[in-house]
Amino acid sequence: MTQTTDHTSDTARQADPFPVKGMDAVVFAVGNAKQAAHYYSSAFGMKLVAYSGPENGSRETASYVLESGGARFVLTTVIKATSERGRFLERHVAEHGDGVVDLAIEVPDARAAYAFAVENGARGLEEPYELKDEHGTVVLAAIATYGETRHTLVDRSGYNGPYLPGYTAAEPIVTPPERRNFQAIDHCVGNVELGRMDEWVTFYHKVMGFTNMKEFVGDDIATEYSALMSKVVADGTRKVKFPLNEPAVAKKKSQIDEYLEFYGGPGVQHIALATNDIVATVRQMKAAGVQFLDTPDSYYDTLGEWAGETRVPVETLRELKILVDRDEDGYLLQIFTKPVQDRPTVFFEMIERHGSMGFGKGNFKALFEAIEREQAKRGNL
Ligand code: TYF
Ligand code: FE
Repeated sequence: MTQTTDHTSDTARQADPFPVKGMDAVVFAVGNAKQAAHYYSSAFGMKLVAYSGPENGSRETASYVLESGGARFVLTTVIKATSERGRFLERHVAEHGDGVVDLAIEVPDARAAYAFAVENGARGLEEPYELKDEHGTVVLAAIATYGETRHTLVDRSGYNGPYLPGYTAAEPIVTPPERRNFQAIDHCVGNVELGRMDEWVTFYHKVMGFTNMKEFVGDDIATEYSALMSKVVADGTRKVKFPLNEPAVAKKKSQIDEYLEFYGGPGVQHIALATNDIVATVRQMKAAGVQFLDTPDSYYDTLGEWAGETRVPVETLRELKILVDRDEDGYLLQIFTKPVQDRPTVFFEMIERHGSMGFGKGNFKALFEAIEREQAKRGNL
């Protein structure tokens, strides 16, 4: 018996050289974390669960941890930089505006994950280290990815406190909605420089053992209307999915070029959040002042012909400007916010999946035209 069990786990380990449990957190560096925490509470319906700042021993930075089901955001700001990390965060905000510094991944073994990544070409940023308090121990390590973004590798299996040692539990800022707006991080998208997408795809193959998902935007579609190329890498369980975009040389200035110009280099473009009731979620977020991209009525006039029946009547989809895509596995409903800061950089996607593991390829034309209308308003097309 014992032998059989051992053999199975050995094979599992060999099959997946870089096992992951899922996304641990998306960490944002922002200019004013107190106000950002209010926005993600009141507008996105997230719940403040933990805090670290001068009141509990962190004199350099203040960080707010917000959750919605299994999705976790950490909003960090610098109060007064006194270390290299503080100066980095301060410069990150100055150069990139509010943005993502860390796509943290939960792993069963942070030491093994770090060793595998570095052996396979990753640039190490933090050697494995432990954080401890009365709730237990967390093991962390960090590697660099595109731009100034990092992946912290987190093993929190030995910990049951609020977020990490150094944080204290916090009460919600506003009363959270009765129904949560989303329950998980579906995917996290990176924009990289022209001609470099394949290098980053290879990076995730080698460093994390990720494989390509079938959805991609190639040369043909790129020059036709999208002005970008895109490929998706994911771990074996598809819990962690990272699409990667690069600008394409097309008739128009690429939306990816606009991002790269205003972000000041490569970085996280959008975070997709999984909801099980996109209609209720969008109504709630719109009522709270979140702005979503518009979709022309003509999209809905022909929708029934190719999308077939969905859980939501076409008239409701039309009212809220929700997009539909269908493939051989099922369908998905999705919608995109406008950028959530003054720079035309980071935005969010809400996605409700019914079998489809795609990313909305059937919507790329409608979506990219909507993005271009916004680009034109900003004078960047
Ligand atoms: O994650 C995706 O691939 C989809 C489609 O600028 C997409 O959400 C791709 C590029 C983009 C906006 C959405
Ligand atoms: Fe997406």
